[in-house]
Amino acid sequence: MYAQMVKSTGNAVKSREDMTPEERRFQDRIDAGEKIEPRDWMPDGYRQTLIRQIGQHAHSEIVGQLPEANWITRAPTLERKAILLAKVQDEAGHGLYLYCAAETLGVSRDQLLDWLHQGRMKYSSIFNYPTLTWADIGAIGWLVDGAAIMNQVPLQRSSYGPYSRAMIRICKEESFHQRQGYSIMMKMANGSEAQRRMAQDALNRFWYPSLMMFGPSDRNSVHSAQSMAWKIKISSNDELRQKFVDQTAPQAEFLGLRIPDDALRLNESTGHYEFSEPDWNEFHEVLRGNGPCNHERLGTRVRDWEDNAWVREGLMANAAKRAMRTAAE
Ligand code: BYC
Repeated sequence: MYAQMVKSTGNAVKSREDMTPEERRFQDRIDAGEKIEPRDWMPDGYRQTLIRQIGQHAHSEIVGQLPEANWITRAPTLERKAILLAKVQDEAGHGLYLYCAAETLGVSRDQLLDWLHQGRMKYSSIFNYPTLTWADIGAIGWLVDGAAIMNQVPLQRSSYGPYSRAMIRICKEESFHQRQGYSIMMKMANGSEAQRRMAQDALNRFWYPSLMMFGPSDRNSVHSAQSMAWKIKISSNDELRQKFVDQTAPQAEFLGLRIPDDALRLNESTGHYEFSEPDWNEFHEVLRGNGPCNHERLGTRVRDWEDNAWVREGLMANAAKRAMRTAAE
């Protein structure tokens, strides 16, 4: 149900000797830090890797609206409601920039959505977990958007021009998202005993799924080596996960909340936190479609797509009418 349709390479990185002259010239451009633009020659594997990653990223933004949208009508104040509404709308915008970036690679948005709806393309594992309380909205902003920024800031330097430019804009908005989440956590953690317990419970449930957002450990990452050689990815999954823990552990301490990991401690000699890995079996189960909310999330997306067909049809009819009018003038 949830197998990846868009295969990229997954192969070992080619040595210079094994590259064709075109591939060598392409790699030289990457190594020199040049941006690759849509009309430039690129290896098919580079194109497929980008379609897979950007498409998956776009789907994550769109599906990522669902757990938060669940709380728009129940936000505790008018101000919190307005902020959450703006944030969820931002996610829709991020999805649209990313679908546009993917379209420059020769795949249509309809095709990408079709693959998503058929369960043949992935979206981030994190959105298959439920949002049970208002504190979960704080935890999503703080941890999920925090992890997203950690991953996306280096992607601003990605070798593919349209992706890198989309990331610059997205990162500006993500940092507001992260701060709104932390602000909710501050209120909850410093509120009544019941609110503090809710904040702790949200951290307990979202901690390991947030660590999973960075993907499998480097030793099990199929695509990292090639993607890093092509500068599609700038940092490895484990490097980013470590940075995230280093940044987040002191923030949890400031909130007076406990990260649910007995092994978590600052190693004074390295300056980094040691921490437990997430349960990778759970990660793979979620990727296979067996997470707590996979069916609900995909079902909602498909239902909304079908229910809103009339909007797309109306827009297309209007565009056709305008084009005819312009042609007649
Ligand atoms: N979930 O070889 P690897 C957001 C898959 S949304 C699902 O390391 P790669 C937000 C991976 O696809 C943030 N699948 O892969 C929105 C591959 O499977 P296939 C979304 C995952 O691509 C709303 C296999 O596991 N961010 O910010 O080198 C509200 C092996 O992995 C996951 C992005 O998409 C996962 N967590 O590295 C709030 C960032 N992890 O394709 C917030 C862009 C791995 O072979 N993407 N897989 O079947 C990336 O940076 C990279 O694609 C990843 C994975 C680090 C995620």
